[in-house]
Amino acid sequence: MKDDSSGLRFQTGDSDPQETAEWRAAFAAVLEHAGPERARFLLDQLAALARHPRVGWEPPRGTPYANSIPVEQQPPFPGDLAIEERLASIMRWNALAMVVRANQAESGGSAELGGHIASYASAADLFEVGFNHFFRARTASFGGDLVFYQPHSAPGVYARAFLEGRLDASALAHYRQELSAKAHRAQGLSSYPHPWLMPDFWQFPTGSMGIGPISSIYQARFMRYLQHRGVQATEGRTVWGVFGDGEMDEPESMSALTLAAREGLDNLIWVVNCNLQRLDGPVRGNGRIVDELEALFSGAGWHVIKLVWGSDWDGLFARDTHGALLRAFAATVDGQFQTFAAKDGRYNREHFFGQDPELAALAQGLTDEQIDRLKRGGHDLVKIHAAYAEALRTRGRPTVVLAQTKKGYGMGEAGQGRMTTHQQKKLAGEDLIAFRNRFQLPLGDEQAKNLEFFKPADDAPEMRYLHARRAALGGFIPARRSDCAPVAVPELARWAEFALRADGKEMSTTMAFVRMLGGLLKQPELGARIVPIVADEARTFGMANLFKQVGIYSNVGQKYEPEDIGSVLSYREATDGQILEEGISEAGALSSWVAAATSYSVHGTAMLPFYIYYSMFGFQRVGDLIWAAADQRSRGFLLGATAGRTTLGGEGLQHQDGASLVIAATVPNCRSYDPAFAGEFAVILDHGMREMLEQQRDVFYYVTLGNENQAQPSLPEGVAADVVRGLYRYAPARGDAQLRLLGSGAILREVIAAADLLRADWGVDTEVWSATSYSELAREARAVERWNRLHPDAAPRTSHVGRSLAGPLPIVAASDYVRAWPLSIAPYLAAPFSALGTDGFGRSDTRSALRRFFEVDRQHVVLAALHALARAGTLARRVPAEAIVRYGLAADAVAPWET
Ligand SMILES: Cc1ncc(C[n+]2csc(CCOP(=O)(O)OP(=O)(O)O)c2C)c(N)n1
Repeated sequence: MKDDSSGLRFQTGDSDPQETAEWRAAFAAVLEHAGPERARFLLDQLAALARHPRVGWEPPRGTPYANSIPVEQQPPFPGDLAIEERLASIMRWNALAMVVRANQAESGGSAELGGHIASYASAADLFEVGFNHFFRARTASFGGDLVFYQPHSAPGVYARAFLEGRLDASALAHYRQELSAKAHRAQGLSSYPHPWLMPDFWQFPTGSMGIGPISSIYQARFMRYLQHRGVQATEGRTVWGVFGDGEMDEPESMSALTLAAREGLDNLIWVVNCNLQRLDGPVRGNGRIVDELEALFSGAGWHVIKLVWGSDWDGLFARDTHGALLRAFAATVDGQFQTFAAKDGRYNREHFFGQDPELAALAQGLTDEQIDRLKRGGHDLVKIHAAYAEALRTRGRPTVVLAQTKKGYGMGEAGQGRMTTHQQKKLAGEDLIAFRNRFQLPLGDEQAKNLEFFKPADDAPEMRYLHARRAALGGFIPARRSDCAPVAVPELARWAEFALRADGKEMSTTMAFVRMLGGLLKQPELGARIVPIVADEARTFGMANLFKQVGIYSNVGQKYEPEDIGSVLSYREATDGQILEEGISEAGALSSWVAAATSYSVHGTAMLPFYIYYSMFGFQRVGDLIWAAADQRSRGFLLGATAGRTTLGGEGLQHQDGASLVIAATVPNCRSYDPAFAGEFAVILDHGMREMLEQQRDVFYYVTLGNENQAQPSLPEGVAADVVRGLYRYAPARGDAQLRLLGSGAILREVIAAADLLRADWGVDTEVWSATSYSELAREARAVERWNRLHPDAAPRTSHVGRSLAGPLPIVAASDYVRAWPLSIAPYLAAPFSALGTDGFGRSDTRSALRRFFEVDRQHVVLAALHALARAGTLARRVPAEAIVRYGLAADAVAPWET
């Protein structure tokens, strides 16, 4: 052992160097003669002594700023280095050309289109080693790896697909021009990975930082779930994620690290591209992000591989017998490393190697040019390969490769290591020539200045190599597939008869759901495909019975005797458990839901996830994850339970949801519903399952569920289709209706009661309608209106809402949500429309007090109806004032949204 290579010998404060040397020599001798096992044993013994409070020793949290894999343990590089380097250079060029062209008016682009060069420039080698040696495609006999690509490196992925012959030059020329491409019969390329926009290409959306990292963990976990439950063999498949060091600051990136380790996800490998910069500047200017992440990941239980320096540093380390390099690195912060990246060899000689005579001596044999070209680990194909290979060999825990790179690598003066490099998207002629020279691209000056895409001839060695490598790895990636066998949905009556013919039985819609879920889980074909997901709220929703019935998934089963072992509701964990109990992490639960909801595509096996949660903690809390779920064409049910601002009662401001349906309405492929009755819910569930599992449409459902126990009516005959459309007539008019009342969710009952009051107290007859989905109504009406506008000469079409509510009868709509939700249909109706809703902050109180406060109770519905009729001239103007007095309504109370 070379006992001085760690640099520790030079720690300051050594009061007795002689003694220190003796201890070190003794340890070196043990290692030499008794081997590493004995050396470790002795260290453990000493560590136990050192932990005595008097000593107060703590183990260091990190390792020196050097590669984790020593040169001696580096496997031989299995590829043709020269060809792979040429390929990487070509990818770099085409990626750069694509972005610069998109921003040039003379190339048909526009400066407003944007794009990034510097990120991929830093990540190209990390990607290329993956593509040439590790990332395996799906084949007939192998499910394939899952790869998450750093979003603003997308141009590099397109550049590769161009060489592979999957995208042509016209597609590259239409990067970020998805609309105008059509006019040129070209394929437009989306800015970032978006399965919605490129459904045969991208699998996972990563454009919003943090979503890729958390999703990759839960995808890896879900593969284990499929395996353990015997649904599908996923062994041997790996989830790879290439992410940014700045991106690690996102809470989503960090929040599931311990879960990944706890679950022993050795099918998960992250590569964090530590180019030390984010958008505005250094990630940790005054610290070292690699060291910080090392401590964090290893503390969370990950295997950490530091990939800091390239091969040409190996010789320097070998000659550095006194640890001068490590000492210098330990004293250098990232902000300074960035400056070193931006400056030339001469500067680095003076300012890095020049700081100490030992370092200066090390650099003596190097020219300035050689110093300039000293590679960081993440730019060295051999070292990257070694790191990935070790990651793949790691068993029992996930691995992160912390790869140090230079942002804007190879962009020279124009961008390497510059503060502004992230947004650099224009390069002038001379910079392009310099880039061409730097990467020895076979392009003439004019070709370089004209940003010509470069593709070697089909029979060029690079092309043959690239194709051979991909063939060996199963084909091209990224590639998204959507072929999977449909799953037959059982007849509604088999699992929801109790709801359809409820006949006044008391229950909440949440209870009805739990009962339906129990029934569905027992269905022979469908049952096994169901994935119930909760974020520590199963008991809240009355689902504890499922714990025993189908079990809670655990990768290790149950190592303890549960306290409630004898109970029918016993907390049962099992390796083949079906419920995903995600603890208090809505982001985690949603990510699990996405993994299950995209299984039809990612694994070719359709699953049906039901994630049930406090409706307030969904679209509002993890809305961006839901947006990404929509992008990746998720299929499944999100159930916003304890829904409604006034229905949750005592929980108050932070819990009472009055807006999720409005947000859900903005997600194009989300169908959202606010059913009032169990029977309505059953019909929606049935329709949704058929749409997603049988017809295989890329939609998902958001349905609110209430916790108010109420008598459930049977669903009237023949209304099912209208329930799905979003509106049906609940009660036919008694007498000659003067007004239409619309109610939804929990407030429909107030509306029904209001209809009785109107008749009894004021002699007014009404029609009562159940509005199960204003957003579905508005969506169809919008389409109809648009068609009519664009086809002015054709016979106009009508929408369901337009037909149902045709005519002049005034309409009053009330819901447990903000007014914007019912008001979304108002523009498509001729009749006067007034809406009551729950705008404002929630409060803790009883349901009836809350409904009075928010003015959505039956008396306020009556008042709104009378007011509408008075305005229409149907009733005398004084009648509403009489109602205010009669019902004791507080006319001068401050509006609920102002207090
Ligand atoms: C949630 C979110 N916030 C902000 C951004 C904007 N953004 C895109 S890339 C970027 C910097 C990324 O830095 P890093 O992760 O270090 O990657 P690098 O480009 O340096 O490789 C930012 C802030 C985003 N895409 N998503």
